[in-house]
Amino acid sequence: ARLEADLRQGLQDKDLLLHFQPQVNSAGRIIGAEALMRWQHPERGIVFPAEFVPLAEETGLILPLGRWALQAACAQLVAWARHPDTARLVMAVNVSARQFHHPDFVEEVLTVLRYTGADPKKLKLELTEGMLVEDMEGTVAKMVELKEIGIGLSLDDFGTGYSSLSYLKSLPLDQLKIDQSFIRDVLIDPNDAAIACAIVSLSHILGLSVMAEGVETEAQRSFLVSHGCQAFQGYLFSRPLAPEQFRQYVHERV
Ligand code: G
Ligand code: G
Ligand code: MN
Ligand code: NA
Repeated sequence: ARLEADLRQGLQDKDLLLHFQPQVNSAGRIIGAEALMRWQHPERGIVFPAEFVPLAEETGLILPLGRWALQAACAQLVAWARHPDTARLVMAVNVSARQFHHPDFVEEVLTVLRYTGADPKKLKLELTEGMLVEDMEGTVAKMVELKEIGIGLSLDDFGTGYSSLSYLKSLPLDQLKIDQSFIRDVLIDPNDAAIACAIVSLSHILGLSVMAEGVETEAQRSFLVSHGCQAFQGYLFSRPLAPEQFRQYVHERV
């Protein structure tokens, strides 16, 4: 209850911030970033989403929180658009189930885009498998609307949820994100390697792009490249960075 009250207050006091983790292609070029929420707690310092997102989901606070994150990410996109180093980058934003299923979600996204002036083609939403299985028809319709606006759709934590291949075929996705649990031991555990490679193949068959997350070593990266993976995110490249650090990171690598 204390945490919930604090979080409510934090949202009001603008104690939330976004960090940005670089995403790179197989040539090593930075192609975008994932926006990750942080909470600058007045006493506890930086609090990570694992400590407050589940609570926010439970209490419904994830709705204003998610709206804030989307708005802050779009504002950052507009700032990036003003600099040649960052103008082409795509911003990936996590969306929670409750947020996605809210009847006004698409309208809210449109409002944020209009208000910030962000380019929808530079925005990608990360959805998770669990949230897409209920109300298949409504889900597909909503995804189609988002795609018509020009927004990209990525399936986060892929392989850990309830994906049946038949429903995957009918979802209008752009990208699969291989969950980091398969990447961690991809060079040690033949099962993880088989799953990671199967997800890469599956993405190609379905005409989707694929991104590996949690890439920590060059050996993991080159293994994945040799098996056709095109995009990467993980500590090998960088931890999530504050906005100014991120700008510097990109500047040093263009
Ligand atoms: O930031 P970390 O690096 O600890 O992220 C952990 C998880 O928290 C992410 O995988 C994601 O599921 C969740 N998360 C982070 N930022 C957001 C956000 O803006 N919205 C939602 N819904 N979840 C987020
Ligand atoms: O949305 P999602 O739950 O996938 O968010 C990604 C999470 O993974 C964040 O908590 C982020 O800090 C974390 N992360 C990103 N790169 C790495 C990595 O290379 N290794 C590990 N262990 N975690 C990572
Ligand atoms: Mn994510
Ligand atoms: Na993930």
